[in-house]
Amino acid sequence: MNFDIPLFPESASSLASQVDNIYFFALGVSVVFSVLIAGTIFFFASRYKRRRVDEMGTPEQTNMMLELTWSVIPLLIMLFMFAWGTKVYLESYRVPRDADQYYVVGKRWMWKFQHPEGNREINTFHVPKGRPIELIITSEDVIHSLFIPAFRMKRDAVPGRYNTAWFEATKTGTYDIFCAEYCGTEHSLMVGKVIVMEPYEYDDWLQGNKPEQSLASSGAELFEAKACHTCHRLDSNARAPILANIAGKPRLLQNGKTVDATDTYLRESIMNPKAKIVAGYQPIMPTFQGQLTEEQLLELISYIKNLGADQAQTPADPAAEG
Ligand code: HEC
Ligand SMILES: [Cu+2]
Repeated sequence: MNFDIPLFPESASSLASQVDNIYFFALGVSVVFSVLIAGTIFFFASRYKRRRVDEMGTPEQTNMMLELTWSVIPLLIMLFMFAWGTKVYLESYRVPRDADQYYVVGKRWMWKFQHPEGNREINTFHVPKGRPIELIITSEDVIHSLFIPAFRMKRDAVPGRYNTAWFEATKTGTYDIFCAEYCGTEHSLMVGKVIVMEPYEYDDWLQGNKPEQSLASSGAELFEAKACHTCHRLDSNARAPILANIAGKPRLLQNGKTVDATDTYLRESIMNPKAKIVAGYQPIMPTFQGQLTEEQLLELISYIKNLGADQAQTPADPAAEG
């Protein structure tokens, strides 16, 4: 029998120790105050208990200084934890600019991963050590949640929208992936492994499993196969907007509002084009609802984003990406 039940997950990402420090600090504060309060209750109860039947208590006295002290000290401790927690929280949500983008699709009951080079994996995810990795996460059916305890990273996979998360692995090895959102009968089997490799090993692995083409070039083929190019032509902007260099940028809509062209916006523009009409164009684009899989959508989006990268030297502002 295997009794190897770890009390605490391994730490294998740049954020793991920061998250742990907060956790242990909060745990320590809770233990100290629990012991202090429970101890005081017992001490006072035995010290000030009524010893004779006719014993009378003395009238209560309030001590302003004492009350202030036991209010202000816990307040300061709480504010400190709040500030510290906020700092690490923001760091865990702010994707580094130089991160590579990987796509994750949750589906009952498996995790699908797509590398920028075009490699696809199911329930296994090879990543290089020491490089920031951005995950763009969605779902094909119900809400799932991608949980990698060793990286202290968890993010919901929500159908119809893209959530981002990031990590930088600091230790080679194999770590668990779980689904952390109950999603049906085989939820508990929706597990996988992240395999963290040295960067040169990872590059070898990529070469050894070379896909026919990158995500963006699959997207380019789809763009023709689905006849997107008949309206979205690079040379003219007569019928439809030129898609180069729009990703991450603000888009002016017909109703006068401006929205950022996040991945979620691009997805909506394809699946539900009437939802947001670009200023200066007619709502003639047909919906592609039901004609594209989540993976094909990711390929198209990757293609559109690369159109931008080719034409402009400056990368899209990551702050603009939800
Ligand atoms: C019949 C012509 C037509 C076809 C085919 C077409 N589109 Fe469009 N598309 C438009 C028009 C017109 C707009 C601008 C009006 C609007 O927002 O609906 C647009 C808007 C968009 C936008 C938002 C652009 C922006 O500037 O913010 C994206 C993204 C997009 N299309 C992608 C696609 C993709 C991908 C395909 C193929 C799967 C496709 N389109 C097929 C006509 C077309
Ligand atoms: Cu799930």
